[in-house]
Amino acid sequence: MLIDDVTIKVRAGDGGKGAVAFNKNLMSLGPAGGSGGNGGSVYFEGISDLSSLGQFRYKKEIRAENGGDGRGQFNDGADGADLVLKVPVGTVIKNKKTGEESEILNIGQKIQVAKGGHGGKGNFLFRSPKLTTPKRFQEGLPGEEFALRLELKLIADVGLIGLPNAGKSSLLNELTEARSKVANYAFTTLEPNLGVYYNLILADIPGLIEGASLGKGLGIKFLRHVERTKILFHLISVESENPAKDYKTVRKELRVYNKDMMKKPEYLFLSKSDMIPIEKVKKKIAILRKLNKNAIPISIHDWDSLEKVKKILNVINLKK
Ligand SMILES: Nc1nc2c(ncn2[C@@H]2O[C@H](COP(=O)(O)OP(=O)(O)OP(=O)(O)O)[C@@H](O)[C@H]2O)c(=O)[nH]1
Ligand SMILES: [Mg+2]
Repeated sequence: MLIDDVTIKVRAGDGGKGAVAFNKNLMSLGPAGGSGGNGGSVYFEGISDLSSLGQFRYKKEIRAENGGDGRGQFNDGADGADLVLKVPVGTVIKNKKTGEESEILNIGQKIQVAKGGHGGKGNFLFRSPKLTTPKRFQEGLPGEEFALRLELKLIADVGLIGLPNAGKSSLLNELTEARSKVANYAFTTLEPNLGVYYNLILADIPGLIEGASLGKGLGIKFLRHVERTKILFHLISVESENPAKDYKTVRKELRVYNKDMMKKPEYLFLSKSDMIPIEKVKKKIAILRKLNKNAIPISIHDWDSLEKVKKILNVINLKK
């Protein structure tokens, strides 16, 4: 199961306490209490492994190390180690306390999400000409603690959308090395699959149906994975009795999810074109061209049609 939406609690380490101590060396009496170490901070770092939010499936409370307490003879406490958690590129981090949002966009990018507390000063730092035997010290400050919602928004270039059984996964598998499950029933794909075509990432998502935005079928939460793609490949099967209606159904679900989805360039494919006679394909294409003038028939069994799809991808690839 791909974990793509999880809420966790992070807590940075507390600062250590400052010490009150006096020099044991008779030649140089005076305060000698060391300061507490700083608490470790919590960071996220971007990596390419999309499944890495899975680490939070069961472990939802994350803590960085506390700073050590100061000790006598000018010994400062050790700083707590920072905690660096690896999360997939495309993770949006929402701080539930402050409302602040940040996101991991690149591999290796590091974001601090909770800062460790400062260590407290020991009595050595409170000495002054007037006060040569200070008993003062500071407690360390607590580390920051937040609830964070981590949402994975895949950064794919091309999103494959359409009703269930339209052939989305089959097309992904044909164009890339992906091995997305294919079967002759609705909702074969339960979670997004990615494939790589040269420099492009293609995302295949579960099928959408009328009312998906109301939670029907697998709902529309998967659309967040194509929310940021630049381009949509919309597949409609030639088996459809009413391709225009199917087209509008999917477009409506997109609009309800996010109006901006309507602005993305869309390529419309009449899929599985090998399944019906060519005259019927032509009729259906004529209907679809009224909705999208670039609509073309494709089939995974028709090499020429796949070449056309690759040409489209090559142009997108060059512009990237
Ligand atoms: N004849 C023919 N069959 C195809 C073609 N593309 C896909 N199919 C078949 O259509 C069925 C559905 O294909 P999928 O790729 O699983 O469809 P999907 O859109 O990913 O379906 P969901 O994941 O359920 O949304 C499978 O039985 C495929 O073998 C095609 O070009 N020609
Ligand atoms: Mg599928």
